[in-house]
Amino acid sequence: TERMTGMYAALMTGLDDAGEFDEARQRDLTAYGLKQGLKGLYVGGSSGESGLLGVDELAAQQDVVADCARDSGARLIAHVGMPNLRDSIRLAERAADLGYHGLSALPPHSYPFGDDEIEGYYRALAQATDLPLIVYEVPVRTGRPIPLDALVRILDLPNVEGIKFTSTDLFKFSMLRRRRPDISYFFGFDEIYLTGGVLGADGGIGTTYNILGKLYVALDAALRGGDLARAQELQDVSQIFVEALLETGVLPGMKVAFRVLGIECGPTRAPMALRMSRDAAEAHMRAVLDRPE
Ligand code: NAY
Repeated sequence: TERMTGMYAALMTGLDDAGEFDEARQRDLTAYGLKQGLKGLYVGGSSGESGLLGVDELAAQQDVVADCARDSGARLIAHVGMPNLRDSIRLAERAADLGYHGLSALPPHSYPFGDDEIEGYYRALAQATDLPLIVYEVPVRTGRPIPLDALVRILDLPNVEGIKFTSTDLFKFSMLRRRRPDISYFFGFDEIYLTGGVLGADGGIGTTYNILGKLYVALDAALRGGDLARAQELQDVSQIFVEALLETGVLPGMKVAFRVLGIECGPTRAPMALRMSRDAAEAHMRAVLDRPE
C-alpha cells in the first residue's frame, strides 16, 4: 500500500446545548473541515472528545462523517481507541464497512498497562480489519511514554503503517524514523508542527487545523518547498492561536472560536469546561481570529 502523508484535521464533535450528540452540528463542523483543502479528517480522536463519548455516539459520528465526506476526495481516518479492546474492534469494523481509509488508536491507558498488554492490544486491533493502523504516542494523554523498543516492536506488527507522534521528545521521533524508515510519521503538536516536519514528518494531525487548515497546508508546502522563513511566519500565527486556546482550554476554546465564525457546535461534554466565562472566551477568541494573517 501507498505511504500515508498529508495534513488532517482532528475533527471536533457537535453537541447540542444540553451536551447530547447532535448530527446537524456534526455535519456543519465536518463541512467546515472539508473546505480547508486538507488531505482529510481524523475522526473520533481526543479532539472529538472521544474520551467523553460512548461507543454508540462514536459509531453515529462515523456514519455522519462518512456521509458528509462522500465524493469529497477527503481521506478519513477513524480513531477507535476505547478503554477496552472489544469496543475498539467494534468501531474499527464499522469504519471499515463505511469505507474509511485508515484507523488509529490511543494505546490503552484506562489502567497502568504494561508494554506487552499495549502491544497485544495493537496486534489484535490491527488484525481486526484490512485497514492500515496508525499507532499513537501521546504521553500528555496517557501519562506514560511508550519505551522506544516497545514502540519499534509495535510498528512491526502486520497492518501497522504509521504513527501519530504527539510528544516533544524529538530525539525519540528521529530515532524511531531511523529504525523504521518505511512507515508514515504524523506529527501531533500543531504549535510546533514545523519541528516535526523539519525532522521528516510525513504530515500532521491536529485540533487547530479545523479552523486554520489552510494555514497548515501552506506551512507544510512552504516547508517542503524549502521556504523556512515563510513556514516560520505561518507557525508563529498558529502559535498565537494556540496560546489563546490554552487560556480558555483547548477544546472548549475551539468550540467558542467556531461560534465566533458562525458555526454552533455546542459546549464540550462535562466535566470538560471553559476556563473563563463564555462571554470572556468569545471576546478572547474573536481577538485572535480577527488578526490579519
Ligand atoms: C486527536 O484528536 O487525537 C488530536 O487532536 C491530537 C493532536 C492534539 N493533541 C492533543 C494531545 O490533543 O492538536 C493537538 C493539540 O490539541 C494542539 O497541538 C494544541 O496543543
